[in-house]
Amino acid sequence: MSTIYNQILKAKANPEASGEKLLAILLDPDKIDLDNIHRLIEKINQSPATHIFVGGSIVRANIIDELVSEIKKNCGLPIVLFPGNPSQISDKADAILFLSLISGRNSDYLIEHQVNAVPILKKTNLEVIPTGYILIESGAETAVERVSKTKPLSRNNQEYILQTAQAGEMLGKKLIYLEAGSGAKVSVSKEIITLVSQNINIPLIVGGGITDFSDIEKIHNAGADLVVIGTAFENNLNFFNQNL
Ligand code: 1GP
Repeated sequence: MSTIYNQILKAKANPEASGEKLLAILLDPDKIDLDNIHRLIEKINQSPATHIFVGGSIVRANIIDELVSEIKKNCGLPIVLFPGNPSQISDKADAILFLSLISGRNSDYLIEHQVNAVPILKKTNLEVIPTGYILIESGAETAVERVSKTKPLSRNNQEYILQTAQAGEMLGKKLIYLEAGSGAKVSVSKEIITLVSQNINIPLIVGGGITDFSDIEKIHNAGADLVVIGTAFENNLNFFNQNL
């Protein structure tokens, strides 16, 4: 069976063969109007996205089930949960980024939420993908910082960012996610992306504050295996059309 993680590994090993680099559209269920879901799905289907991520810092659980079911009806892309806490788990999705906020020192987001999620996950068939989640300073306080009550890593301390990613890999995480935070003023720098991607062996996800279509390619070229776009698409459903 080809799992979502194996597909990411394959794309990392041979990006040319997979046709395009990976791109996820992040949908925050709290910001989606289910009455307009058909237009949203149509736009996703026209976009170069390869994955849909679903999640947010604060989300009511019942909306997630409904949103995932609606997307599944008209869109064949894999749906990966990107949960802020265990209440955001839906067995209707395909996989879950099992995040540990390894840049922070709040034990709730390092291990407590994960322990509490286990009984819920055991009842699902979700593919669980252990992910080292690293929040990087981006010019202003972001929702992740506020909700997790953790400080992001300084963007000037690149060695420490790299060490954090490498510690994640050594702990057995299968993905590293460099996060500037949703709606961040400044996305993660290409320099940091290149440094991390060249010094870890697992796939690298990059997201937060990417608002310019042409930056997607630059971020891929810097070393990201999967780029995440949330706010830019949320604010403008023609984000991908306009720039193609
Ligand atoms: C947030 O990385 C994602 O967790 C996406 O961020 O909403 O800024 O695109 P944006």
